[in-house]
Amino acid sequence: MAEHVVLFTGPMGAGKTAAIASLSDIDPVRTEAANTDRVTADKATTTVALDYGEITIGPDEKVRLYGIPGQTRFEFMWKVLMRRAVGMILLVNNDNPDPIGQMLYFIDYFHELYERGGAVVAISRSDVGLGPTREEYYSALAAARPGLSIPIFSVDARSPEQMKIALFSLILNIESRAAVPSRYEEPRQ
Ligand SMILES: Nc1nc2c(ncn2[C@@H]2O[C@H](COP(=O)(O)OP(=O)(O)OP(=O)(O)O)[C@@H](O)[C@H]2O)c(=O)[nH]1
Ligand SMILES: [Mg+2]
Repeated sequence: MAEHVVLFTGPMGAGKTAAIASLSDIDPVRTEAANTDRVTADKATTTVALDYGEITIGPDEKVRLYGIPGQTRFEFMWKVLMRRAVGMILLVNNDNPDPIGQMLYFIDYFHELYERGGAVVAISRSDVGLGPTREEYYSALAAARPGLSIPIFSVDARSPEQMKIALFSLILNIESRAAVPSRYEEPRQ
């Protein structure tokens, strides 16, 4: 069975734990603890180590879904989780005070995942806070990091259907990059 490892990144409260729970075929592994930072994200718990889930797509393809803890004090875990992954779903909550800054920060931090397989951005919580439009995210990305090819979706992280569209688009990108060599090689005589 073919396997891919995908990492869910993004700031605290963006919906990484929710997204993995909505996608996973198995009961996800969560490492939630009481949230003492209700200013950044007004919710009862926060991830302190990782999230883990699995989804089987097609007849013979498994995707392992890992999520980072959003709080920067757990950054050491980001590096650990980055090692095995081949692509990233970057969740950005649209009610964040600086959602575009956060998007660029995580794209830069996890750049090697983009290089290895690809990345997609999933904008969540647009129903909660009035943030930038999808077009504004695209323009900001093109202006700040020209040349990057990263699709941007609007999602509700609690919706399996919406999260599947973002995940499948990432998987297709990972597979097409793996199938087609990144540099043109002269055909052997
Ligand atoms: N209203 C609304 N709620 C959402 C949406 N997407 C996610 N949520 C909720 O927003 C909250 C996000 O929390 P988590 O899933 O814990 O976020 P996280 O990214 O794992 O956060 P940390 O682990 O603290 O970094 C959850 O209560 C979700 O159910 C959305 O599009 N709209
Ligand atoms: Mg979490």
